[in-house]
Amino acid sequence: MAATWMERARHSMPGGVNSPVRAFRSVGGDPVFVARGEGAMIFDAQGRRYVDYVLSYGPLIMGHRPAEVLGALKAALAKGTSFGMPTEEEVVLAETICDRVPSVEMVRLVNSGTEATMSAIRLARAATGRDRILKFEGCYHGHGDSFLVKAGSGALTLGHPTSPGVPADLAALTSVADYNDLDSAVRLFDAHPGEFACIIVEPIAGNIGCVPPRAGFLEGLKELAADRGALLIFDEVMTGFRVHAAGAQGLYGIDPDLTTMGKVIGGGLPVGAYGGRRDLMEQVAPAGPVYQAGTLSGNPLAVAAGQAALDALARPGFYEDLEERSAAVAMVLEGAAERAGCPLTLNRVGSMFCPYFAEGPVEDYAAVMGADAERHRRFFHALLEGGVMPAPSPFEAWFVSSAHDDEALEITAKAAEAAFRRAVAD
Ligand code: KE4
Repeated sequence: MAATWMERARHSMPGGVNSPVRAFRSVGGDPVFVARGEGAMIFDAQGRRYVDYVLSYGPLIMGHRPAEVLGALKAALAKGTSFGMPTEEEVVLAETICDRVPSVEMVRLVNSGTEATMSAIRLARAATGRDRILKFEGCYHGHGDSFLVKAGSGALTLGHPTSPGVPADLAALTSVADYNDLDSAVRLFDAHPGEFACIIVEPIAGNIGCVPPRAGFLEGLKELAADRGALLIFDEVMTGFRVHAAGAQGLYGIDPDLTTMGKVIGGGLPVGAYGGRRDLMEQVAPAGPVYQAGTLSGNPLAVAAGQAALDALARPGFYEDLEERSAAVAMVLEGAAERAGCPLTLNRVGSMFCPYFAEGPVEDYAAVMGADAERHRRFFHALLEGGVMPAPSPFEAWFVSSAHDDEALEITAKAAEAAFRRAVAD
């Protein structure tokens, strides 16, 4: 019998995927092979339709194939795909990012969030002359060696929050504090006086689902970093242009020294970026000695898609409309859980959210880990049967787009009624 696509995939790619969290390992079963997307919907290879709350793990804030992005890509394609030389368009995208995010005075475009975060800590280490970094358990900053220490997202899903292959000497330079526990960060600074180059933090912990910062947490980190001569890096790869026109830093009114971005700024194509204070960014090659480079950084297709996305987000009312759609989805899920008698804590910030099978509150890593994974698993598969595609892990955020219309909401509401009943049928 002919091998299935999953068998062929597993034969030629590790785990059959090009990124682990897609493999459905925490929910069981084989991943859905997607044939195409349209608006809020994706269609699998058998033609089944699902309301998509993965949205490529965040980039597709306008849903699949928005006209603005398609039009920009077609125009860019007519001129070429990559030049390896400056283009006017990448300057405009850089200027747009700097205009929208006040703390970002200068920016470097790269090809992924991982490249952005790896480069940002290299810059922090060079600028401070220090080697140690502070991250938070459950936060995920891409797969750079220094970050794969008690990481979230797929690393957590697969039970390898600290990855093999990371040299012990390097991992030893990564200190890990508890998210939303400022004292745990202070204690580490006290234990390692003068050693910290930076604090890198997700201003909203989106890789253990969706855990917003407690009041004072981010402010406290900014003060701690400044007092101890370290830099504060906001990893806004997920939250950038997602939760506010100026990202989480715009929502919470806190300016970090450096910011990393990705996902939304690529409009569905590979773009990452890091930027911040001019005196820091001027140290990046070729302006300064801190080396970082990339063959396809700022390539015309990704820049065109990203620019089109950011231009669309600037339209008056975009975020207000997205907030309404997101609130409606949350209300539908919470109502269905209540009717099923299923304890649920749904954390939401704008158009990113996560339903936890827990009484709540869910404000830190321990509470996230205490949620009922078995109920999540049953809930996930029941939603899939109902034509809804949530993130295939209890540690991934769900995303809403401007394309999530009343039809998507109705399908979600119907599927959720059955899914929460299935979840509690222990
Ligand atoms: P990428 O290298 O995957 O573009 O970005 C890494 C990254 C950095 N920082 C944050 C806050 C992130 O959320 C990410 C990537 N997010 C995961 C999903 N939570 C990507 C999905 C995947 O790994 O396939």
